[in-house]
Amino acid sequence: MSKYLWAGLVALFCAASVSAEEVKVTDAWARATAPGQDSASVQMVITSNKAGALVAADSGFARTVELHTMVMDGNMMKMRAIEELQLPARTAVSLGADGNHIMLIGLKKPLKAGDNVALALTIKFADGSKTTVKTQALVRPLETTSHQGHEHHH
Ligand SMILES: [Cu+2]
Repeated sequence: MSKYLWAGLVALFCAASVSAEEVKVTDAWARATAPGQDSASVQMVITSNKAGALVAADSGFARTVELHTMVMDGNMMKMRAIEELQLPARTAVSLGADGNHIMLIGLKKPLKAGDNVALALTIKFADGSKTTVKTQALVRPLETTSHQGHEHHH
């Protein structure tokens, strides 16, 4: 086989592996903010093909973005920042349903229904490599309340 053909095959293989979706983010959303509210939680479903962890998030909409979980403190539910959120391979991890969420702190402007909040998620895989996944969280109207809203004390 000629050198050129080999090079072509290698290029083809690499292109295919790069375009494969390693991490899929779906159903990203946040609730519109109430007057004076300067932080907001974002919910989404993340599915990673490889075992890894969500280690950071960033957004132009907020000064700081943290990963949060809900913990019981006595009989009070409180939020606590976590270093990372485990993403087992090929498992849909739902942020929001179990108390884990992404927290926008120090909003630069209020979130209005219909806005799209751009987010960049940093995923670190078990082999040490990292990737950044860009997604957009749709802002839903404040009135569509679920029963799991929580108070924020920062
Ligand atoms: Cu929070």
